[in-house]
Order: sequence, then C-alpha cells, then structure tokens
Amino acid sequence: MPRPNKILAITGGVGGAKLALGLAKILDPEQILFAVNVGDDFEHLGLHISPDIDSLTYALAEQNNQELGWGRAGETWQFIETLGSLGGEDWFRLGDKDLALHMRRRQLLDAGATLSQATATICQHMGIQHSVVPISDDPIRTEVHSEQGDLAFQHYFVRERCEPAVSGFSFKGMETAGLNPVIGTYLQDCDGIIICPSNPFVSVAPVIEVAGFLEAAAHIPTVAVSPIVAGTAIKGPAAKMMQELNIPATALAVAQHYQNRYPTLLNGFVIDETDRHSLNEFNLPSVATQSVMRSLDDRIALAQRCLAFFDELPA
Ligand code: FO1
Repeated sequence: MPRPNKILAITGGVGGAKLALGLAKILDPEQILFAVNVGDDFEHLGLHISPDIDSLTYALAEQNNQELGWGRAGETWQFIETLGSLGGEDWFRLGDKDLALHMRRRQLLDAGATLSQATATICQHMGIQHSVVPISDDPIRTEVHSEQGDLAFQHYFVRERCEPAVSGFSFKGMETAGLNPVIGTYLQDCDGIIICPSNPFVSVAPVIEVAGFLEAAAHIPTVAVSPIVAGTAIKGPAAKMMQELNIPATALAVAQHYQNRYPTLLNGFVIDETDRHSLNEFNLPSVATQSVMRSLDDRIALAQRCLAFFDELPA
C-alpha cells in the first residue's frame, strides 16, 4: 500500500501523546489530525477536566511535565494545597498552571463553545498548529467495573491508584454520542489511521466505538502500535487490566483483542523489538521496532517507522 498522504492518529493517555509529538514533528498540520479520547473526562471542582486532550496539548506544545508523566511542565501546587488545607478535595492534583488552562476551558464552554472549539482556541494560544480534535463533543464517560463496584474513571485511576481489580468497562453516553463532524469529514479522504500505543480498553475503545467510526474507517489502512512491551505497560494499568480480565499481558493478545472485537479495524501491528520473537504468531502483517520512547528522537523514529510500515502492507 502506498504511504498515506492524510493520516488520522487515535490517541489517549501519555504513550499516545508521545508518538503524537513524533508524528507532528514530521508531518505538516494538513497531513495529520489527532482524534482524542474523551472517556477519561469528568467534571471536578466546577471544571471540565479532559486529561487526554490535556496530555496531548501539553505534549505538542512541548510543555508536558516529564517527571509526573501528566500535567504541565514547571508546575507549582499552591492552589491544590491551599484547597486541601481548607478541607476541599485534593486527590486530583490540579497544578496552578494547569488550573489556568482549566479556567479558560470553563470560560469558553460557558460562553457556548463546544469542547472542540475550546480545544482549538487553547491549542492556538499554545502555538499548536496541528488539529487536536475530541472524538465527540458529546459526553462519553468511562466507568470501570471493579471489585469495589462501578467507579468513574478518574476515581479508579487517580483516587484509587488503579488498585481495584477490574472486570470490565462501559462508556456512559456512547449510545447517543455523535462522531465529531470534523473527524467524520476528515475520514472521507483520509488514507491511513495510526492507533498510538494507548490502552486498548479505556483509551482506544471509547474512540473507535463512537457510532459511525468503524464503518468510516473500515476501508482505510490502519496500523496499531502495541502499548504492551515485554509483558508490561510502559505507563498506566493496561497490563494489570489484562491480567484481571484473564487476557495474557502480551502484544499478541492486544492485536488479537482488536481483531476479535473489531474485525474490520486492523491492517498491521507494530510491536517492540524485545517482543520480536513472537512476530510469527501474529496473523496480520506485523513489524518489530524500538517502540519505547525515551527521547524526542525515539518519538520521531517510531513515527517514521509507522509511516514506512504502510508501504509494506499488502494492497
Ligand atoms: N494523574 C494522576 O495520577 N494524578 C493526578 O493528580 C492527576 C491530575 C491531573 C490533572 C489534570 C489532567 O489533565 C490530568 C491529570 N492526571 C493525573 C492524569 C490523568 O488523569 C491520567 O493520566 C489519564 O486520565 C490517563 O490517561
């Protein structure tokens, strides 16, 4: 298959944002659109928190907090610490700079902007030229079914530190959520989809399960990058979730999960060099490469490998 001219990249979480930056470094803004998960979003302290949009925005602006893996670089914590000292909720750590972004988003949403419009405005002010687009402007909220009952995603992820064993997930609002029209239109002449190394259950599923997405994507060559490397997730609970769901925590099982659940989705799969030994077990075109992204060069190299992979896919 020829190398695509117009790519849609699906991202959620920190791993996704890393590859997104690599892609943004080598592709012009008209060559790629980032479709972002909103299942992690929640209303908190009167604010609309959109963690995956935030992670991507900070990554593309090269303002992401490298130590924490989330939030903004050079952060201070006066607000949240003062809030805690007043008996307020401080389990979800909103830094002072991050708070400013959230206040601005609140203001834009209250003035009638959609989440897409608010995101575009914030990105513009942060000097981001590439399109960061929520998969839907309608609310989709991931719920984690766990041994502690059903938990809103951030309650599971941050407040409970991903400790409760999970038994499944549901996406409240998914039945009525509309595919973002910007993405619907983009897919009409998009010729390649890259699923970044994001959690398949809670980052990618709430994107691709939005009504209309899979149908629109069925004829577009799609490659996914494994978020599981040598049996562990580089960041986040993907491997732990797989074990709790009785799925082996392997790159192969991630590919099989996508293939079983979304039979029209994948045309190719990218795994890490350390998992190269398993390549012959995949029943779709697969390549092994260095996928652990420590530096900017690593992000760019993986982005380049993903693009080159399209050339190697059978027509
Ligand atoms: N993750 C944490 O582990 N602890 C936090 O206190 C926290 C605060 C936070 C604030 C804003 C934001 O956009 C993200 C934040 N995250 C925090 C990250 C985030 O909730 C998760 O990494 C994602 O939802 C998983 O992709």
